[in-house]
This record gives sequence, C-alpha cells and structure tokens, in this order.
Amino acid sequence: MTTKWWQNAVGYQIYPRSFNDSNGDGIGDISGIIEKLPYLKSLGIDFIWINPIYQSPNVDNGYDISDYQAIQPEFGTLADFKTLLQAAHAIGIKVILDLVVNHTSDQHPWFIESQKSKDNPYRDYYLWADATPDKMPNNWQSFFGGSTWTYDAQTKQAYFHVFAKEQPDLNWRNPAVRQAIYQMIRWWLDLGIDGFRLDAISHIQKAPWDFKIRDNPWAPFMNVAGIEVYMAELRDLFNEYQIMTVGEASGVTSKKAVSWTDPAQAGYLNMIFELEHNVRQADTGQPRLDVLGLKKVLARWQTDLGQHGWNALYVENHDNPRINSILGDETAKSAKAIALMYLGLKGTPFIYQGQELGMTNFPFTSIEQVDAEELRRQYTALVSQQVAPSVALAQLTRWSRDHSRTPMQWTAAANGGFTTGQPWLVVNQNIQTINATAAVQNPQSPWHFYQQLIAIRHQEGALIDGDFELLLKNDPTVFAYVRRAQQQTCLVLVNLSSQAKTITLPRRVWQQDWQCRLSNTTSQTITQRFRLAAYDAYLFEQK
Ligand code: TEU
Ligand code: CA
Repeated sequence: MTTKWWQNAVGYQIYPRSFNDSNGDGIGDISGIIEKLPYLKSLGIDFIWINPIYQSPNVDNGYDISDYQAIQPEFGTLADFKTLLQAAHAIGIKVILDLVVNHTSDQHPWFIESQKSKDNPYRDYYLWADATPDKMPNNWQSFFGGSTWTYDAQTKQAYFHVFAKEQPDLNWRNPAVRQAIYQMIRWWLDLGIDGFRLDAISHIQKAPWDFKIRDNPWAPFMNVAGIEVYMAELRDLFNEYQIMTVGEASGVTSKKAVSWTDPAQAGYLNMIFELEHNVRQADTGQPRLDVLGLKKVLARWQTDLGQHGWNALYVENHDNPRINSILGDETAKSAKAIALMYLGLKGTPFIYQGQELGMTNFPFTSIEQVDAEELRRQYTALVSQQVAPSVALAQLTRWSRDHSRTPMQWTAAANGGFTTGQPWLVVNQNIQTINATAAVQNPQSPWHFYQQLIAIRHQEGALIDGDFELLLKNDPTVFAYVRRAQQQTCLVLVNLSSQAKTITLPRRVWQQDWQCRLSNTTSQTITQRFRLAAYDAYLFEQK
C-alpha cells in the first residue's frame, strides 16, 4: 500500500477564538497559534486544522463568512496568516483550513446584492422562492431550529438557510456561484495551504421544494442526488493541488463513504467525518454516550472502509461536549483510555484542543455564561413558558457545544493563561489540576500518553494499514479489537466504564504471544480471562 502523507499523520484541531490570545483582548488569534507551534510539535502533531478565520459578523463564530479572502481582524491579518503558514511549515506541520461553502453570511456582498431586487445579477447566487409573511414555500426545519425560510418584505420572497437566518445557503445549481467559489479556493491553495476541512458539505444540494418530509426532517438537504456533479468538480480542483481534504458529511452513510473516499471510485475527498458515533444515552440528567452504540458505529465504519476508502477519526470537536465528560469520568485515566480507544483505529486521527489534557465540560450556572445563540433563544422561550430558569439551563447546556469552546487551559494562572484580559467565554475552574504546563511536566499525564501514542502510530505500520477486527462485539463497556498487518499485529483492550470487568478472549487471541506496548495502568500478560479495572486501557503487540 502506498501511503499518502495524511494516512500516516495525526492532526490537531484549533478553535482559534479559544486557543491562545496574544494581545490581551480576550480572543484567541493567529499570533497566539504561532506561539504554540512548538507545543504542538513536541506533542507529535503533523498538521493542524483551524476553524474559520475569515471575516465574519460572528453570528455563528466564523461560520458566517462575509469575505472569504480576508482575515477576521480579531484574529490578525493576512500577513499574520502567512507567517503562521511559514512557521508551521518550517517545523514540518501542515495547515488545513475550514472551507465553508454551503452558505455565506447575510453580510456577504453577494447576499447584500441578492437581496436588493428579483432581477439583481446576484439574485440566483442564493435560493429565493415566493412566499407571504405567514406562508413559507415549504415546512422544512433548519438545524438551528425554526423554518429554513426567512421572509423578505422588500421583494416578497423568502430565502433559504439550513442553519441560522444570517447564514443564507448558496445556490450550487448556479454555475456562476461554483466558479466564484472555485476561484476563491484556488486563491487559498496558491497561497500554499495544505488542505481543507469542508464544512457541512453534504448539504450543498437540496431536494425540489415540494419534496415531502417523512421520518427524517433533514432528508431534503442531506447528500441529495445531484451533489455528485459539484463534488466531482471540487475533486478535480483539489487533485490539481494534491492537498488533503476531509469533509464534514453527515448523511453520507458508511457504505456510501467508500466511494466518496476511494480514489479508484468517485474519490471526492480523502476522508470524511462521520457524525453517527455520537450515540447519546437515554436521558439520565447527565450527558453520557452509549458505549455499545458508539462501538457499533465505529466498528461499522472501520469494516465498511476496511479495504477501500479511508476514515477520519475523532472523538471531540467544537460542536460537542468534552469526551472526557460524556464518555470518561473526568479523570486523567479515562482521558488516556479514550485516547487509545480511537487512536488504535484505522484512519487519520484528529485531536481537539485540550483533549490531550483531558479537559472537561463546564458546569454552567447562568445563561450569561452561554455563547451559543440557539441556546439563548431556547432559554428565553422556555423561561417564558414558566420553566424554572435552573431547569431550563441544565436541560439546554447538557449537550451544549460551548463545553468544548471554553478557553484552552495553558497554566494554573488567572484565566488559565489563555489571556491577560477578559476571556470572551468563561474559563473552566479546574485550571489548577488541568493545564498544559502541569501536563507537560508530569510524565503520567494524558498529554504524555497522547505523545507516546502518536509516536507509536508513527512507527507501527499495523496501526496505519492493519486490518480491523472487532472482538467482544456485544460487550457493553469493553472496546476490544485487533489490528493485523503483514509485519505486525496489535491488540487494543479498553474498558470504557467505571466498573471493573473480566472479559473472556477468544482462543486465537490469547494463544498468541503478546507484549504490552502501552497502558494507563500496570501491565499484565494476556490470559484467556482478563480483568480490566475501571478505564483500564492496553495496547499489546505480538512478540
Ligand atoms: O456543523 C454542521 C453540522 O453539524 C451539520 O452539518 C450536521 O450535519 C447537522 O447538524 C446534522 O447532524 C458545521 C460546523 O461544525 C458548525 O460549527 C457550524 O455551526 C455549522 O457547520 C454551520 O456552518
Ligand atoms: Ca487576541
């Protein structure tokens, strides 16, 4: 198997607003990222993906772009970005940017024009349809709640948006739109960036407006027929530059992902982020993932993309709560168990900022601490319906994406060393125990475990291209699998629960000679009956 650089690589996701503030205005910035490149290098990172840094009114923290070719002033300048690119490349770190082309901001010049009149040359850059103030073109609902349509009194039509009303969807059926986007993409690629994470890319095609929704409310804009044309054009453009691409492509099933990511088939993208493994446990008051559900989804993606195509691996990002809170028990040990659970899988792993420290959810006590626009809106609605404020807050923040957006914890000093000013979002109180400086100094920290695991991935061919075999398929808490390559075989055993568990391994596994390569506890030898204490995790390799 010829390996592409990104198949051997480990990525790190940077949420720039919350990563590192270099000038004390409370907002992370590009210079702040440059300062931390040595930190990322020592962790062993090969590339960074940075969430949107483009000019934006910030209704959705940069996912509403008003100028694709300008840097958001809060983050710095284009010159700063070029410095970052150079500095990263100088130490062998590649740089991937977010590409948000399903929609723009309603402040983008294209939309401002589009809104002016029905015969404006930019009218068809967006999706307009006849409507009245109380009758929208259809009953489709947006991801952020409410109708996908917003009425515009001036032209007596409504425009379409799958996210907030400040994020109007582009009309990909219009060739002029596509050409304008491709031109913008070329501009970034000519600057020398190494790839893109394609935001919400499976939504760029919509069903006809009279499509009737049955069970799945998102069906009319999830990987809808006709998208192939646009994806093929994007692919051809990306292939000219030999970059890395990862698509956020919800609705592309594991079966379809094979063709999407196999260069011998459609090969639109190098890999995609699946959004299925986030299986939530029935409501217990605490946000928890369902381990068996997660195992099944991850194993299915491993198997379906086993021979053809390629996986992107992640357990945390800027849209979900902290994994050490929803799957772990907020200890250093569970952070390590989770690390091994997914870094042993086949694919390109992404680590979200702070995940390497075992950062945890934020205990919200007031709606003032919440940034997410949609939550604030729902809170007001609930409270006006006589729901007690504390109940409304608990319910709404349970799965809030703000948990992962609190500032990175660098030191035990005020504001976790993230800023010398007033942070734009609350800093977690646990900076004394969870911070990067302490983690780097402590060989037992999750940080060191991540560092070791990344180093092992860089050496151990079996973790790159070894076949995946799930063991103990129906065990509700233990994730166990074998990665088998010609030269080497690895065995991963992880208890994803706070209860001890004794498992029975199949003969073909326990009969082999194994040595422990890495563990978050004292090492053991493999026997048929194998006891795993709470959150025990082991990586064995064949002798
Ligand atoms: O998220 C989009 C996203 O999660 C949807 O595409 C998903 O398919 C849907 O919720 C169904 O599960 C991305 C960004 O990650 C997010 O931060 C942005 O707010 C959003 O796009 C809009 O750009
Ligand atoms: Ca700043």
